[in-house]
Amino acid sequence: MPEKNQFEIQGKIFKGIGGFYYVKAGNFIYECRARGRFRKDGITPLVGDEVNCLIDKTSNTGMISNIMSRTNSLIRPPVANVTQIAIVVSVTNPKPNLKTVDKLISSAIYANIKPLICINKTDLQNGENLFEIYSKIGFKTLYISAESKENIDMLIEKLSGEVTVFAGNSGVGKSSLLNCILKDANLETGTVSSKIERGRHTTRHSELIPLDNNGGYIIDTPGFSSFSVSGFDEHELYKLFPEFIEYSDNCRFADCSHTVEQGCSVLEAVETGEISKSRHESYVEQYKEILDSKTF
Ligand SMILES: Nc1nc2c(ncn2[C@@H]2O[C@H](COP(=O)(O)OP(=O)(O)OP(=O)(O)O)[C@@H](O)[C@H]2O)c(=O)[nH]1
Ligand SMILES: [Zn+2]
Repeated sequence: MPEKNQFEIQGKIFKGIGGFYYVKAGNFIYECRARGRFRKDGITPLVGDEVNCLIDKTSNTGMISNIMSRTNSLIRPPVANVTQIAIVVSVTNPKPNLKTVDKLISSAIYANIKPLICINKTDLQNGENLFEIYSKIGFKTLYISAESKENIDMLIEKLSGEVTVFAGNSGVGKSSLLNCILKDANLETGTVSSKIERGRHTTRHSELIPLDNNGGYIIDTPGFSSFSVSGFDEHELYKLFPEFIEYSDNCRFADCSHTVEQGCSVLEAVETGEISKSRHESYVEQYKEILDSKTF
C-alpha cells in the first residue's frame, strides 16, 4: 500500500544499471530499486518485467514492490516477456543456414514467442526460395535490406505492440537492421540513451528500446537462448514444426518418429513437396540432437 508521500504505478522495466531499474509507465520514466525482499527470496527483476512500484512524490524515485508473473524469460539476452523473435537470415554472404533458422523457430514456438522471418541483403540477391519455404508455413516473412532500406518500414510496422529480440547467425545483419530501425522509427526523445554497439566483447546490459506508444520495444542486444533440447521429449518435437501436425495423425504407426518409417504421412508430404525438404532435414537433426542428449 502506498504511504502518504507515495503513489503507485504499474509499468515495464526497460533498463537496469547497477541495482537501479528504469520503469516506463505511460510517458513517464521512474528510477527504482528492488524491494529488499526480492533478494532474500532469490528473485532478480529482469528487463521486460511488468512491475508495480511505489514512487516517492518528492523525489519521483521509487521501489519495485511487485513483479508480475512472466510469460517467458530468455537466458541470452536476459529479458522477460518477449513476444516476438525476428529471425534474420541473409540471402547470401553468409549463405543461408536453415538449420539455425529452424532451430530458432523451434525454440521460439517452445517459448511461446512468435517468429518473424527477415530475409536480409535482398540488394545482393533475391531470396525467393527462402520466402517460399517460410511463408508457405504461415510465418510472417519479409524481404528486407539494411543496405538499400527495402521494406524497413514494413519491418517497423511488424514491431508495433511487440517486444522483439533479433537473432540469427553472425554476419546476417542484425546490428545493421537494429541501427536502421533506430534511425527510421519515430523514437520518443529522451528514452534512448545508447546506440546499438558492434563488437562481441563489450559487456553491457540489455535494454528495451521503446518504439512507439503502442507498447512496441526492440531489445538492443541480439541473441536468443531459452531452449535446451536436453530433457525435451522427442515424441513432442513435431509439434514445434506446425506444418507437420496435420499429417502426423495419419502415419501408419502411432509412435511414428517421422524420420524414416514406412507409411509416414509426414515423409509422404515431403516427397510431394507439401513440406519443404530443408524443414524435414532440420527436424531430423533436432530429433537426433534430443536422442544424443539422452545417451551419456
Ligand atoms: N549488402 C548488404 N550488406 C549488409 C546488409 N546488412 C548488413 N550488411 C553487411 O553485413 C555485414 C555484417 O552485418 P552486421 O550487422 O554486423 O551483422 P550481425 O548479424 O550483427 O553480425 P554479428 O555481430 O557477427 O552477429 C556488415 O558488413 C554489414 O554492412 C544488407 O542488407 N545488404
Ligand atoms: Zn510419421
